[in-house]
Amino acid sequence: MSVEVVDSATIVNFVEDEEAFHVTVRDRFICLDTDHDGLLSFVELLKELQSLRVLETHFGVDVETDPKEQARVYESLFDHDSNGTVDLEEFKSETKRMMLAMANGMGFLPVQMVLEEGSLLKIAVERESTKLAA
Ligand SMILES: [Ca+2]
Ligand SMILES: [Ca+2]
Repeated sequence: MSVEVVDSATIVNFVEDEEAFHVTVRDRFICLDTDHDGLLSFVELLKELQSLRVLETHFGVDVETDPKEQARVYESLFDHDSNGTVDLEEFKSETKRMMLAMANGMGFLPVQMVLEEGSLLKIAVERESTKLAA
């Protein structure tokens, strides 16, 4: 965990770089898919939802975390075709939508966030600072 300053441009640049975004999301997917069946079950996705919750709490929106509520979030957000699992395409498109929504919510002011190592936002921030250094 580390505290980073994130602004909406960092997130938007990251999401809009199709190739980099795809590779990063795919790596994240593979990392979450602990039984390697190419799909994310609710239990596997829980880790990602919990890391997102860190952010939501940071925005002052405390989200109920009982497993039923999380299962509902999982189903309604990620599982677009309602077949009970999340594939890479579903994961990627929903991750993109959530990150853009987050960027939207920030407006123009940078926000301090607690980011987990390996989380998508952390990678976005690292990428942006590498670009600035170059
Ligand atoms: Ca799996
Ligand atoms: Ca599905």
